[in-house]
Amino acid sequence: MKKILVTFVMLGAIFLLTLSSAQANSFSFGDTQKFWPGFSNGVLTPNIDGTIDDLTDAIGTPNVSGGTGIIDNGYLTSVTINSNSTNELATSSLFIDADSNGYWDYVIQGAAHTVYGLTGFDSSILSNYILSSYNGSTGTHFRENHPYQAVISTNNIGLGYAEYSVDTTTRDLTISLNADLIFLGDAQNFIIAWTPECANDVIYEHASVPEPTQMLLLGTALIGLAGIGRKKFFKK
Ligand SMILES: [Ca+2]
Ligand SMILES: [Ca+2]
Ligand SMILES: [Ca+2]
Repeated sequence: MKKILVTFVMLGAIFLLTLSSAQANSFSFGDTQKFWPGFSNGVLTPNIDGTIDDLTDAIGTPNVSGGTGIIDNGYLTSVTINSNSTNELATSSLFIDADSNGYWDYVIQGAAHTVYGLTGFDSSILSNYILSSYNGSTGTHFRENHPYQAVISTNNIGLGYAEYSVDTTTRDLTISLNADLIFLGDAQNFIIAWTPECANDVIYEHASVPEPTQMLLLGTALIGLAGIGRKKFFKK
C-alpha cells in the first residue's frame, strides 16, 4: 500500500517538475475556411474546372486538411500541414497572429523560408499582401487575388530561417524552427494561417493548446489522491 502512495506522490511531483522546467505543448487545427475572412472573390467567374472560388475549398491541388504543431517553452518549433499533394508546398507561406488581435505578428515566406517579425501589420488590409499570381486573369485554375505573402517593410524584422520538409510518401509539409524565432508565450488561442502561391486551398484557424492550469491541476490531483489514500491507510 505504502508503495502505491509513494508512487502517486512521485508521479505528481515529476509531473509538476516537468511542467515548470521544459514545457512542450502540441496543438492541432482543421481546415474550415474556403478563403481568409475579408478576402472573398465573389461567385461570378468559374475556374477552368467549373469550380467557383468562394464556394470551393480546394481548387485543384493541393487539398490540405489542417495539421498539427509543437510549442516548446513558449516558442513555435514545428508545424505540419496535412496535404493530399506535394504541389506548391515548398514555397507556401505561414502567418501567425499570436494574440488573435487582427494583426499578424509573424510570417514565414518565400523560397528562402525567411521568418519575419511583423509590426503594425493589419491582417485585413489588401495592400499589405502580395496576392496569388496571374492577378486579374479569368478562367484560370486557382484562387485569384488572395493574400499569399506579406509585403515586407523596414518595420518588419528578418529573424532567421525555417526549414521546410515535404514528405513524398505522406505528402505532408513540416516546417521546423529553432526555439528562438516565433514566440507565442502562454498563448492559448492564436490564429494560424497558411497559403500556397496560387491559394488553391488556404488555412485560417484558431489553434488551441491545452491550458497549463489544467495540467497543473492534474499534477496536484495525483498528490492529493496520495494524501487521501494515506489517511485511509493509517485509519486502518
Ligand atoms: Ca482543404
Ligand atoms: Ca497579433
Ligand atoms: Ca481551406
